[in-house]
Amino acid sequence: SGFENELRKGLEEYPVKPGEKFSYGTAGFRTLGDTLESVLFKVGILAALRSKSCGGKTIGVMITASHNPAEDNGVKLVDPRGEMLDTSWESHATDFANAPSLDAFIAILEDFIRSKQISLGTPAKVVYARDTRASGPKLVAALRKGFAAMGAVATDAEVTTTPILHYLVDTINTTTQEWNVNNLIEGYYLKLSNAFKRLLADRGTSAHLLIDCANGVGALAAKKLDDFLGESLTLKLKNTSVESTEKLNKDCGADYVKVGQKLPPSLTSELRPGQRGCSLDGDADRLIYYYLDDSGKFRMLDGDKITTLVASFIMRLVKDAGLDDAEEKIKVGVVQTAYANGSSTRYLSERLPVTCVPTGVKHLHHAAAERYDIGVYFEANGHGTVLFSSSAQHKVASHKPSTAAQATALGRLKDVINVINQTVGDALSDMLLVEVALYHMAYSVETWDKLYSDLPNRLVKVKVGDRNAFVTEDAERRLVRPPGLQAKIDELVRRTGGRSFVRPSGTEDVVRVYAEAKETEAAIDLALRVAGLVY
Ligand code: NG1
Ligand code: ZN
Repeated sequence: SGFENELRKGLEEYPVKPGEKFSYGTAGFRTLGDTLESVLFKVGILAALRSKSCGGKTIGVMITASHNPAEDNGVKLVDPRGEMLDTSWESHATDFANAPSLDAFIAILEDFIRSKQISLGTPAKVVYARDTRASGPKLVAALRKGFAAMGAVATDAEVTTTPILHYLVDTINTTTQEWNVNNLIEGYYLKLSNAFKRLLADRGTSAHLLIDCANGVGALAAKKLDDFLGESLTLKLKNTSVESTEKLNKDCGADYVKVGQKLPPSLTSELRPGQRGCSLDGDADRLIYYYLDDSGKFRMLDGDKITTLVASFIMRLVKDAGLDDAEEKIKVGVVQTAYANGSSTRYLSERLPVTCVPTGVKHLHHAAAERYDIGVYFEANGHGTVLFSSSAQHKVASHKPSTAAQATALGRLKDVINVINQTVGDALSDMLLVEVALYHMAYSVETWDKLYSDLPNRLVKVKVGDRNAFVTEDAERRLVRPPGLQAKIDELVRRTGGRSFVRPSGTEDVVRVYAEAKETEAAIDLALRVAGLVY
């Protein structure tokens, strides 16, 4: 048939090379960009099938490798509400990608369509985007051939951030209006910037914020946002060399800062003591803040510090709006992973409910949505957002304030909802939220930093023969396999004090070891000793 012909052509053009093995992990497919064309062709087909199986709703495809090196690339699917792809499809994505021949692929495809009861007559709609990587355009070309083979209607959002692509998917599926993608993207900037301006309307002086854009797509989006923000906040953009694609994430960006716990060298002459700055990652879904203290020492404010600030601010607004009394009580809670600094968990637990879940945004997102009316979640690495349940949004919209102060707080809460990108972590939206929270809590960056002091910590990675030999329990805080290893870790922790855990990475072929302790030396020592056990 015509379809089979398209498939044959596609698979001939984009063959799986001998020895190649792909896997749809926490971050979708991610590896060297030049090896991904065959995967992209099949992802085009899979995205179209996902759309059909969701009754013709629009599915998103994002081509990015986030904070990873410039030569890497990756691809992930976005479900109709702007969420990550349903977990039950992940292994099928892997099977598709690894199908070696036309016959094998057709067999997998037919089996899949039958088992998922996908009706091929349903139209398919997709929207896709890529970051600034050099391998992006040819991966887009392969993706489009997959769409074409399935007859999917595809909208090109061009070069944009991961969170904007998630926002687009959600908006396209909920709007009842005629739309074109440029108007929708403009709608995103308007939603964020208008709410931000209202929230800061009574701030007299205009503030400046230094932003390290990781030489990635965040530079383009931040530039655009700056135009929309006008006088309300002036963004001083650094590391904006998107044309020099090899500079992406090189010695800069949120991951560089978080892992190295240091300022990118390119910012040393830019950041003045007391001034705050922040770093985005390569696709602008992670955010890390920092400043230099009085003695010029670098101080980092990571995802845990952002959680603390944002949760405190939102709790205050809920209380001030009169939404924490018995009848209308809105429950605010926090979701973290084992990588959250122990001090943050302690600080937060004394003030509101805290849940720990396994690594990976989908776990945090689901727990935040399921457990709380307002769920604040951030990974320590700076990826996160705030979710408002529909009942919480309804209460905020319909609550009748009984005082002027309540009315003010309620208005602010409504604007805060608009500043936030609820589909996924969004560095630019989170940055506006941090700026708003600092202003309304009347915190300087130092006051924010001093809410609690981070325990010194170390994260190291260990190459092992088979990372699948490492199996965890208790939200990845303990190992059940290899047998006996956890007991040895417990023994080390008991002797040195602190906390340590070991888990296989979901995105790299390594095992990660995390350790924290009261002193830096002890944290490093513990991390290295535990790594020694793993190796
Ligand atoms: P893995 O490789 O599974 O540790 C890393 C990050 C996660 C998450 C994913 C997706 C750490 C320790 N791990 O996962 O938090 O962001 O990448 O990008 O930062
Ligand atoms: Zn990212």
